[in-house]
Amino acid sequence: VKKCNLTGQWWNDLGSNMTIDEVKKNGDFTGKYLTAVSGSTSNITASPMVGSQQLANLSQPTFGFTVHWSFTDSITVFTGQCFVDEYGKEVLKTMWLLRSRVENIKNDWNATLVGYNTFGRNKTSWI
Ligand code: B9F
Repeated sequence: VKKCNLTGQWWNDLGSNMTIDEVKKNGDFTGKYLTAVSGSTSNITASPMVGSQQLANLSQPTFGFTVHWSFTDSITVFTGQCFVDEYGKEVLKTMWLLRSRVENIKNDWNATLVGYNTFGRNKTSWI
């Protein structure tokens, strides 16, 4: 059975691209994330990410990672699972929380966005 390996290039349903470096023996990994969308006027640049994957079930592992955006003061955490689909394609099914920085605690209530992303190995393979 083919294993789902997080290392390498991924694209998601928004057109965002990430590169995950080697996953270390303890499950830790680093990478960079280039979002295709921003919803703000700042110029998008590649941002660092750090994450960790479970080691117990290597065939379709669960994982999480954090992206600290280098062009804005917000942060996103993703969690998901690496699957091998019925055609043998690797697919990441994730959910994310995007935290914006707010000036005042009174605005805390609307500072967090939630969503889904699906990632595949090339620009259209997430479908
Ligand atoms: O655009 C985001 C941002 C946060 C505060 C001002 C700008 C940062 C980039 C987020 C990219 C998200 C999507 N890309 C992707 O691949 S992370 C989850 C999605 N998956 C204005 C206020 C809050 C958002 C826009 Fe902003």
